Amino acid sequence: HTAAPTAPLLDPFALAKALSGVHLIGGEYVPARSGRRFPVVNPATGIQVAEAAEGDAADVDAAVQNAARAQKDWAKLPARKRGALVYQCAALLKEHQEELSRLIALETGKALRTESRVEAGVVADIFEFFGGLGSELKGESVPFAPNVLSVTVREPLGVVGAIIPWNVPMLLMALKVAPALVAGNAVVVKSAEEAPLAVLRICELMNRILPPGVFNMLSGMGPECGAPLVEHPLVKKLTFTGSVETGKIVARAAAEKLIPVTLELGGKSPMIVFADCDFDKTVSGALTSMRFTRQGQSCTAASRIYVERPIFDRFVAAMTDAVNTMVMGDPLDEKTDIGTIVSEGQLEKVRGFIEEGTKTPGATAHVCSAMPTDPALKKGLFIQPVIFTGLTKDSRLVREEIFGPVTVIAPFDEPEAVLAEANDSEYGLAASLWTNNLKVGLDLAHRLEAGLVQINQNLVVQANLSYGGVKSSGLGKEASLEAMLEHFTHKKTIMVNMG
Ligand code: TXE
Repeated sequence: HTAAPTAPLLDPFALAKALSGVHLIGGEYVPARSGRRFPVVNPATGIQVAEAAEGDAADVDAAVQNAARAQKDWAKLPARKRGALVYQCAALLKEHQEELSRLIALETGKALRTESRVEAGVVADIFEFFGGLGSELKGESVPFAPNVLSVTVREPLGVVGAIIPWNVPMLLMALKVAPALVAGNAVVVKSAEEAPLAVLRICELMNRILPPGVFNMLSGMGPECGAPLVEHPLVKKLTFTGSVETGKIVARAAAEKLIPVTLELGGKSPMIVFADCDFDKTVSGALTSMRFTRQGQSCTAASRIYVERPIFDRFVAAMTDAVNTMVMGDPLDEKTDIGTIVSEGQLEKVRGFIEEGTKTPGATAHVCSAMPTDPALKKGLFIQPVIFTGLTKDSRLVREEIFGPVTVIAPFDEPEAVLAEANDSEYGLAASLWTNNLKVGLDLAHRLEAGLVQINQNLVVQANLSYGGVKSSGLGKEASLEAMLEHFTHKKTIMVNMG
């Protein structure tokens, strides 16, 4: 249908147009069966850059039927061969890294230099890592009785339905798709309505290497396109990243069909800073972890920072100064540190929180970074980062996920008290501790309720390390060999009586 270019296309506007109006089903670019499309808007200017196919139940059914057919042959390939093909995808993704970086910057507003290039690099790493794991899909032999041979084998689940969000869509898709494919499943992905293009381009690249149908991409709205996918009877496994509310809908659909589900649902990650930390490194860790460069739209963002009282004022001043040096502007400009919020809806949500915090008695809002002055960006979804102090633990800003450039800093005096406060949250995705006293650090690391605790660092997701939250932050793990085995295969036991 559409002629997406074979060579990398570094002009993201031209690439966006070339990718307009189609799903990828059974290896073919096809428009929505209804003919409907929805606009894709550049959040830095408010100008439409493309249209995406608006999928519904008919498109979902076509994609799932194709996937179910393709999966049968795919599962028959030796696992190492499947891995080798996924590994080849990594090489092609690397060749197209700059192109993908620009496209994701255009559609999501994430700054090219600080954010979008990082994401495109990690995506290739994830394909490379899982591509190497084909031979790890092995079982075991279990002693049972002298004349009985008992072995376990790993089998794929069938068609996997994957629903992804817009904040790091390429990376979150890779974490689902690469292990699912190596394990012998076929996949149907529903992209986020805010960011359908870069992930579609990735599929187009994968489609040059993988057999048609093992990988399918649909764009569309949650209730009209996502819901029929999770409910489809031929979908045998669900994997989702997004809000808690939608995660529960997905989990209910899984319960109804009695199929497994993996959920990654965001967080309210505490960062605990002790007075004996390496001060400059910690401030820089807070900036990285809060991801102001992505306007705070990160599920692991350090959105609650607790600082030991003797260095509290100095820390707040250093953070505010550091954010103030960051340049907000056109995401595609190499000088830009901070881009835009992804959509009007998210902007309104974040503004609501900031307004509430500003009106709270006793609270102080430290507003940072100048807004861009370029008239071309006047309709852009920019917002100034805000650091709040003086909020109490009952504030909605301390309890709820804002998913914007807003962090709350509070002082603490005692490790036990700060531990209790850090754990007093419905979420449990990530946490970090900053101290040179590893005895205290390790003790608290064991007692923090989170899927990931880091001491003196804040890194992004690593393909080979298990990632996922506890409490309302999710169910199950992504990344790592274990995630591939546990979440994308089932273990079959075979017993042979030789007596
Ligand atoms: O999420 P949704 P939204 C959090 C963050 C953000 C809030 C809302 O706090 O402000 O969620 O974001 C699809 N059946 N996170 O509205 O609705 C939808 O089309 C099936 C944290 O974007 O959960 C999209 O593809 N699918 C998070 C995906 O679900 C449905 C990342 C996510 O959208 C559906 C994103 C339905 N009924 C937001 N309704 C993180 N964990 O990193 C929607 N969808």
